[in-house]
Amino acid sequence: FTIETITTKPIEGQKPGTSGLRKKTKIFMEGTYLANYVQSVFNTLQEEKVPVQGGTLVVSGDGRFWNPEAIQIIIKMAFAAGVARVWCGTKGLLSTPATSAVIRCRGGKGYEPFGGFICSASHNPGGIDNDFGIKYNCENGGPAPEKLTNKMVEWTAKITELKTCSKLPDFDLSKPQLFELPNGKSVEVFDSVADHLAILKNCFDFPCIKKLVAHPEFSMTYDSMSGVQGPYALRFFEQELGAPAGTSKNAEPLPDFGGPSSAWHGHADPNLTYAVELVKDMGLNKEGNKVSTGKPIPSFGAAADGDADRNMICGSQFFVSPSDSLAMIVANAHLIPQFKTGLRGCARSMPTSAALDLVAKKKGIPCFEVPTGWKFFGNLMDSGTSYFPGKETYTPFICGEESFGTGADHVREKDGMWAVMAWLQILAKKTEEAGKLVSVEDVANAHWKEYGRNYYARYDYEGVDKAKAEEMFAAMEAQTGKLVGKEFPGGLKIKINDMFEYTDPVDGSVSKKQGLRFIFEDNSRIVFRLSGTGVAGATVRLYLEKYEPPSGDLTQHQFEVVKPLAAIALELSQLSSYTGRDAPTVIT
Ligand code: VG1
Ligand code: CO
Repeated sequence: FTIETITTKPIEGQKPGTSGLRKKTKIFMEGTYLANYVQSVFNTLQEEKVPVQGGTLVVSGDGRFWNPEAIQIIIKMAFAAGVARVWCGTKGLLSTPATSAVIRCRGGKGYEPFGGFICSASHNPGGIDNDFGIKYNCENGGPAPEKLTNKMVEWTAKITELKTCSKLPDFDLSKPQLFELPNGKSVEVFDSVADHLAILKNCFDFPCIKKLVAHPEFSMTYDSMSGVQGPYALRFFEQELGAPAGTSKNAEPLPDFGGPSSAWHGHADPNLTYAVELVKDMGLNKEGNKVSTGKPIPSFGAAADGDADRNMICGSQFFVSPSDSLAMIVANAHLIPQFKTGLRGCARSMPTSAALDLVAKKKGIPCFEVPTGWKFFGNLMDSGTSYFPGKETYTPFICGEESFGTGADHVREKDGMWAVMAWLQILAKKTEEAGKLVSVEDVANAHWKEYGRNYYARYDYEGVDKAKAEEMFAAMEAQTGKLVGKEFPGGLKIKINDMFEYTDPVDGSVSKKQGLRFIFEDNSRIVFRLSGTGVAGATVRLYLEKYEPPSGDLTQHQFEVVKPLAAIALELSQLSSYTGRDAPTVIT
């Protein structure tokens, strides 16, 4: 087949945010918008001497609107760039963690992929009038680090030509099959679930979890929110673990994640506000309070977002905040076979609560604090560990974010399925040891009794005027340092007031302006950040945390406890007068 060269011009604003490039779908569909970005990625890789020529590339997505078209465009450009083999999940579906698993472990015949494209805007709604996105992941299976994405952005600003093979017909991705082209190139379509399942089988004791699932008093429900997790959920829970049919809800991936008619209005975003069906089934309301359902409540419930890297964990009428979930998994890591040789370390993003730090301290393992976004965990996990498990010493590591993302170094992405399996494993082991069913709430209560409780909430102000939000941040930034010693009602006194900056301990790269922090003398915290995943306007995130020691009241409502901090945060930021908002859009 022939390679065509097409003249193009740079398109403004093709800069990836916290997790890839996200824009309105219609922008991606316009002219050569997607092609310009993809070519800029290939140009960067070639410049960086990544073995694109004759290499293997993974291309798939979360099944959102325009995924099929985008995948065909990328395949044809990949061949023109010299790629020899393109690997796609069936129907072009691969969850974000499964893509990472495929990049890391599907090779083995000298065909290790050099990277992969994930067509996803994660939890952002999909559809022609909503959002689309694309992320590039490297050879280690993790998101491209900033030093690479910065080069990609430079290419988007100087690009003059695109290379593609538009004469090639579209490839049929509907079922596993191999297309061999005359010039030695190939497209392989494979089972989307198999590789991820194989990796997680190495991490967990499936027969032990199967016993929990079969326990007469145990029941579970899992909501894929019409995102890409459906096929994984069906295979893991109903086929492998023997949960009854119907355990996996909303398990058919839809291009608009259910759209406006779904209970979550197409926001496949697992939290108390959007995971409406799960929250109701678990006997809760969106404040996390208990409500009666008139139906039996499952003992365990969980949900995933559009690309299945996020997780929400609930017990019967009990919500586990993601920061707590991370700390509790690390505290109980010895019950998970993946960590039988011990845990090398752990990490959290800066806004995530310090519950993890308390566990790490007691366990005597290092705990890192990185900026928001999974790309920052990659270097930590790769240091001292092999890119390909099994080839060198395997040194376990757990990390997570307050935004419902948890994972470990079996892959290089947060992993919604892994987090749920980790909880099931902990419950299964504890149940086995106790000789009676141990609940999520039991695990949480025991944890707080030992470590104390980091009460936590995040307020999101969505769709705020961008210029106003930036003005508000600039004003706070100008004040940094000057407020140390300032006292507020309740005896709260500011200890640290700074702009978070991160120096990567592995490669020394510096990331500036990662969030404004107000840390009080009792270690309560207020953090402000601007979201880097939105596509229009600005989203202000306000993170609130208050620590209660084991001797204190551990049974309060998390959103109530942090309210006095919220009042201080509004005073410090003057948020209402800058943004005109007197209440957050979402509290999680
Ligand atoms: C948000 C979360 C962040 C997460 C990112 C990608 O970013 O806060 O913790 O890593 O989304 O998650 P931001 O910049 O909007 O705060 V996903 O599941 O959307 O890929
Ligand atoms: Co996601």
